[in-house]
Amino acid sequence: MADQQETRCGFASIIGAPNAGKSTLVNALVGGKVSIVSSKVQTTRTRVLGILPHENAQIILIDTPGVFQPKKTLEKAMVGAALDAVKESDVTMHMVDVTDRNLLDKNKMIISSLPKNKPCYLILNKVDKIAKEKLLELSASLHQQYDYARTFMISALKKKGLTEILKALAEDLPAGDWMYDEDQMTTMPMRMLAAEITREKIFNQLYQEVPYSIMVETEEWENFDNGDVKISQIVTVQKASQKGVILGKGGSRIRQIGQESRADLEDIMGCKVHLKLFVRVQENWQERPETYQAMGLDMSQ
Ligand SMILES: Nc1nc2c(ncn2[C@@H]2O[C@H](COP(=O)(O)OP(=O)(O)OP(=O)(O)O)[C@@H](O)[C@H]2O)c(=O)[nH]1
Ligand SMILES: [Mg+2]
Repeated sequence: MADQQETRCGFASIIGAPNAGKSTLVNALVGGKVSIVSSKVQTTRTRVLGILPHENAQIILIDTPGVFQPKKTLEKAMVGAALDAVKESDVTMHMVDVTDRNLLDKNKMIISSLPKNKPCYLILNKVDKIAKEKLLELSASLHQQYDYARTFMISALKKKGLTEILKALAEDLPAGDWMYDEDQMTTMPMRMLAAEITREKIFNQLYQEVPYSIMVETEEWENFDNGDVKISQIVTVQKASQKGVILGKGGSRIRQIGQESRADLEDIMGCKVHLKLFVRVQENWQERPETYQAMGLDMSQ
């Protein structure tokens, strides 16, 4: 840790509509995969911490589920977790996807939830996809709706404009001792991250309602003496027909999901991984309190 007299440490939440690029930014800032990413909306289901040092500050990023008008129990809990994160953080980063044509509409509810007396940054993301003039126009119309403390124009995907954010956070977070080890990147247990990685592959390979109907849990984890790891995971679906889709013809789909997940896990853990996936049907998993407990979500939102 830096040995200046004053260290800083605090929470910076990233809030935005689904698919804005929040998890991509968290991963890019911490320099590793702590939160899963997909081209579909509502990928992130719970709060995920990404921790990194910058200058004398320990920055604790809170990645949050996208905010939208929720209907189902799980959706309500996800949106509730995002809005709560704003209340609990020292700095809020409101991220918008500048390529989204309905940007102003989609962000109305979020803007009304932004903090009144704590710094909030406007993060215009995906600037790699839009002309500069349009960007300034968008920025001006958002500034008319909320008094942002700072504005950043970035590409989380191309890692452009990120150092400026870190510099600002290192200045704005409160003075205090670091809360986590210097090299800790997240608080998510490896078992849960491993389940999330498999969920990411399902999000990337399957369509329509299937990604939203599944849950992945790590059931068994065994470390072998030779350094290899054996992991068994259960993919829970809501209907027998979804089980068929996930398994694929002759089990080809689940095999591919398993291969992709294993490759990522081997990369992250730096060892050989033996991954076994099982699929089971449980119609009401989205209504069971245990589900929410396991995900760290509040069912009563
Ligand atoms: N072109 C471009 N695409 C980006 C950028 N940042 C993120 N994306 C893409 O946007 C999509 C959504 O990214 P995520 O990081 O999963 O978005 P999110 O805001 O976490 O989404 P939810 O968890 O569903 O709320 C992915 O396909 C990313 O690759 C960017 O700067 N430029
Ligand atoms: Mg996300």
